[in-house]
Amino acid sequence: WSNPTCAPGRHTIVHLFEWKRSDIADECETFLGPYGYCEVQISPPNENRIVTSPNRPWWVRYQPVSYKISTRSGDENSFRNMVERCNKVNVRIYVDAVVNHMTGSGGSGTGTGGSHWDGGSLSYPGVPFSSWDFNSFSECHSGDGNIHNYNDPNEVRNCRLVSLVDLRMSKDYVRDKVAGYLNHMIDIGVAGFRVDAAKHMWPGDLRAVFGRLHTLNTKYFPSGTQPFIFQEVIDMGHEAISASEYTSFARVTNFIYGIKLADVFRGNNPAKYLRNWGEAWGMPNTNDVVVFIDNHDNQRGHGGGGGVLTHFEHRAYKMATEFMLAHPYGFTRVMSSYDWPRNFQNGEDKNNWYGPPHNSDMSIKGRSLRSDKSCDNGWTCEHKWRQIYNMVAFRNVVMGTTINNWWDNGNKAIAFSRGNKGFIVINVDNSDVNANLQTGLSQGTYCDVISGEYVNGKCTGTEIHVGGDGHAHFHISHTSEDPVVAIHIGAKK
Ligand code: ARE
Ligand code: CA
Repeated sequence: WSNPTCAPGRHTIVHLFEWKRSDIADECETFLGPYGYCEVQISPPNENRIVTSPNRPWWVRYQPVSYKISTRSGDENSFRNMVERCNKVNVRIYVDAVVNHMTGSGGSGTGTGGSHWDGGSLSYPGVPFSSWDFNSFSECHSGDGNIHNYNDPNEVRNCRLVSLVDLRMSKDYVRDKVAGYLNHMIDIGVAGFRVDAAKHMWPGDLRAVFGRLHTLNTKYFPSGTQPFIFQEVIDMGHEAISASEYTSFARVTNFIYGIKLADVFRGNNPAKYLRNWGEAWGMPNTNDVVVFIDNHDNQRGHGGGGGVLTHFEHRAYKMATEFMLAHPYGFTRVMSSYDWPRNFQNGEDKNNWYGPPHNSDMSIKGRSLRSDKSCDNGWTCEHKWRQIYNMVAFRNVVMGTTINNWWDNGNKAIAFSRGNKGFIVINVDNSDVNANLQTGLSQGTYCDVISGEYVNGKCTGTEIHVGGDGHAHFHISHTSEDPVVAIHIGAKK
């Protein structure tokens, strides 16, 4: 479950947060396929609670009502259509699986798929789950049933995360229902899962569920291929539960990564220290992690968030993402967001609940397109920023090589090659980089894929001339919006 299930030559996930199924299918065909993305992480596809105050917040998708595929993003038909169309162009679908809990404990109602639910009596007939399928005071000893103490592993796993009713995953019946839901999607053709709130489930229970999973659909995958699984475990190093409890059977999300890189690319920690970026910075093994600059929680102050770079801080954000994609550590995920009107009061964004751009009937708005590939209608589409998608391609080209020809200016400017296939220079410093550097590349003219790209044998941006000795000259102004140059053998004239 730790091996990504990409088509050959593809190595990066994009999280199309809150996108409609039909838009995702179009995006696979027109952009993600041609530009080399491996797969899409989609928002939870199963039926969820409806909340109208505040009006349809994004976070209701993390309150399951049943395992029917039916949400504001689309129904089961549109889901099947998306999976088929994306797989056909070699783009995989990873599902955000919310299986630790169902809805919040208060209230009752009808979900997005028409199923009834009652959080008070613990009745979810759409699955069906009833009260004995949930942890109760016999497992949870926190008093009020909620999690308060993250230093007590029992409380974190058997009590309610922000009052979400907690499934009794020690039961075979619950394990079977959860595995049945995941297998339904595997059989349709999905290739993997992000497991939400994995820290709140016992590793043994998760292993028991994963052990029930089918291998992937042979219409698209070699027979015997296991789904790729990465578990959301927030481990900043100071709680009782450690990510290492989960890495022996699947991957984990690495939350330290984005915090540390925010420090570097805001200029607070000299970039020269990135020389040994990776495990030496106290992070798990490269093959055990999914890495990212921000996610849908911490970009808006949820999930212990705050401090990370986001698209709102675009200059530093692009640099951090470029570095992430150039560096071999971890399996990379690019965030793709929508805009919302932030409203900070006493350091807290009062609008961080805002759902995706929507029409007056509250259906999700499609992403319209501008001529330069970027999106409109409130969709940010970081994954279509040239500086980002060109580095996704860079990563595909240099995969399998190591870091060589490290250079730094003793402070905040760095450069390194990936074997003899690619080279990047990043200037976070307060002065220009004006240097002749060993690129490790063969002689020739390369297109800088940050300022432009390689189209029909020509560079639309800066050209870099590598001499017979592998050296090239780089001038990068410290005031540039993009103080980075990246070249690789896939964009050589
Ligand atoms: C909403 C309301 C709550 C209400 C609840 C039930 O905001 O006030 O009580 O509904 O009615 C998302 C939102 C939540 C939202 C929830 C359900 O972020 O605000 O609650 O959906 O609608 C911990 C977990 C981690 C989790 C984060 C948010 O460990 O797993 O909290 N992240 C995932 C998702 C979220 C999602 C959920 C889980 C729930 O990515 O999007 O919640 O499915 C320290 C700890 C962390 C802890 C963090 C924050 O850093 O180390 O473990 O993260 O604090 O508490
Ligand atoms: Ca739990």
